[in-house]
Amino acid sequence: MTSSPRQTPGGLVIAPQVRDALDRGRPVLALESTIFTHGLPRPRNLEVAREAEAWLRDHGVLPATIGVVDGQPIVGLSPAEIERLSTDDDAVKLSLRDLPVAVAKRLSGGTTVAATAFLARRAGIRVFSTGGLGGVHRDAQQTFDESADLPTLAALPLVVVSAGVKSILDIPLTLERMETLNLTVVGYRTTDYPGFYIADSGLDIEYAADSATEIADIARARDALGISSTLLVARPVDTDLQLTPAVHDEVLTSALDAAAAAGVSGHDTTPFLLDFMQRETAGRSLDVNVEVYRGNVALGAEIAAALAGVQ
Ligand code: PSU
Ligand code: MN
Repeated sequence: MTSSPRQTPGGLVIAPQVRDALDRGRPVLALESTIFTHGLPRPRNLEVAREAEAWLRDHGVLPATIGVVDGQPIVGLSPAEIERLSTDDDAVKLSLRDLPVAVAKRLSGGTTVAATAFLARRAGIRVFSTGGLGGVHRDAQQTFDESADLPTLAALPLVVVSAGVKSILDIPLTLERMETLNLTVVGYRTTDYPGFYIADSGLDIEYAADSATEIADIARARDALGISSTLLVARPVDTDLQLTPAVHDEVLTSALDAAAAAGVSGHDTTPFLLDFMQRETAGRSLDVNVEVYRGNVALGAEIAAALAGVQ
């Protein structure tokens, strides 16, 4: 493959509309691709990716979905590229450390929160919405399995909207690590830290923000202070849309047992547990996952607009 005319000297492609919107100070929201390469089953994955983009365009915010196609990191995947990645059996899960190999070997794949955040910042994007963040796995004291999402976000001045971390992880340890890494955590209209499928993980955080405007104020204060870590915005799913907490706890226990029995480890752990939960709840966890994502995209859009001074 010859290098594309759109390619920047830094080795990433920034789609012209994204470049143009950023140059003009228009709101842009970064979106990850691991959610549709490894997080959601087909064909729902492609539907969700398309729906998020369409919703954002309708609401005056430019989506910049980020991924790697044939070794080319792209900020602002085209509809055809999104379709290709979401139907590609060979798409790999690419965290930050995998990007050099993916480029050199011309691989295609979905970028995790860590890799997406890195590429978004390289392009000058300030806000990124995802479903759930990676964090500290339950047996991390033994395995050292802590997602690269945390240290990577600690070094990037972004605003990242998520529904917290899934309870497949060790949430108390994850919150401790966020504190150590100087990651500011603010709940959207709550100080109950959300547990992705459930609105309240049972853990409390210190601060709530009541509006996108207030979140934008916190981000501007962070920037003015010269602090370069991410502002994590935790938005809980509506309680009437959440997974029933009792069902959640039961399925989670079986998912963790199944992962241990199958000897799953490393970067396969998160996709394995999510897939297990989806099958065991007959798709109910998938519906919640989609609702969570929609809500996070909408809030990210509002924050991107507030930071751009729109509305
Ligand atoms: N958490 C979810 N769904 C996901 C992921 C995390 O609820 O799809 C994906 C994200 O892309 C995240 C990555 O960045 O998994 C974390 O994987 P690991 O724990 O291997 O770093
Ligand atoms: Mn991991």
